[in-house]
Amino acid sequence: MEHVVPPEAAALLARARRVVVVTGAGISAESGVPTFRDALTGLWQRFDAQALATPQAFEDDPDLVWGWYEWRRSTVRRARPNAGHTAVAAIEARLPGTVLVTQNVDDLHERAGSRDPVHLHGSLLAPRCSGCSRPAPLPDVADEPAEGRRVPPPRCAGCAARVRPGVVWFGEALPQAALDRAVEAAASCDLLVTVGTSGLVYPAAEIPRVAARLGATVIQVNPDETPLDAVAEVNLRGPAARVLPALVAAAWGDTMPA
Ligand code: BJW
Ligand code: ZN
Repeated sequence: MEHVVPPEAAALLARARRVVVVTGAGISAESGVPTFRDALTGLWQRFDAQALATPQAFEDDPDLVWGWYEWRRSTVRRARPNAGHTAVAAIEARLPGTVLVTQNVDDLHERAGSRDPVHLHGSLLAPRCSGCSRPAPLPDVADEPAEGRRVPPPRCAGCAARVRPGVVWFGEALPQAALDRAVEAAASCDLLVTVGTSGLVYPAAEIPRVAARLGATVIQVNPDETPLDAVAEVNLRGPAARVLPALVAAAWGDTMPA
């Protein structure tokens, strides 16, 4: 069933000139990629995601952490972008100045046609050396995700230190250029659409707040309540793959590819 979007939300998008879209794990949920806070399903359930996504965890048990990331990478590889990703690409096509800022470490936005997403938390697909930061080749992954398996990380071809996932862990700085681009875009947009993020992790959670403080309107798409409810002028409660295409269609008519 088509999701019904309030006319004021459609009008906000139709009137907008400079749009920022901020996405979190929820936009990939309907592609079968578990959200960060749900990422420890099945055999991984005995661990705590917040505790695995730290430099300390990698130091203490590199095989466990690398195995978890390899399992997630194989899940993402098998996933396909959904109608939410496609709707974001449609906004970019309609308004070419749109800036897409994602906290996600998957590549589903790129595969849906988004040209240049700002990746605040890095990528599952860009491992690097934990010693000298040299980019490392992606190991082949099995076709079936090997859930719950410890996997020793490869060694750097330059310095023999362990290769680590190219993501930003708790306590690590975000890539400065990406953060600068995101904050500048938020500070100069007239509409920010935040999609599928719990709004709990900083500094990413600050970005919609920056936009609102400087006069932009914020629309939030999320089936659940989040701390960003208070920042958003419109809260569209529903799954991204239903709500975003409906929002785009309501704003501009049938511009969505089938
Ligand atoms: C749907 C849906 C559907 C479901 N449709 N929606 C200020 C205050 C307090 C603490 C801090 C602070 N500033 C910094 C901190 C510390 C820390 C932090 O924020 N901690 C909080 C937990 C309190 N931040 C950091 O450490 C950051 N670094 C930093 O601040 O560095 C300072 C520094 C400066 C200079 C030198 C050194 C240091 C780094 C944060 C890095 C976050 N990394 C992770 C892991 C990446 C790799 C990986 O994926 O494993 O990024 S954590 C994890 O959370 C991941 C995500 O990108 C991020 C956000 O999660 P997200 O996307 O919101 O997902 P979920 O699962 O939380 O939520 C999903 C949502 O989707 C839910 O709301 C659902 O309802 C919804 N949903 N289905 C739409 N179908
Ligand atoms: Zn190295």
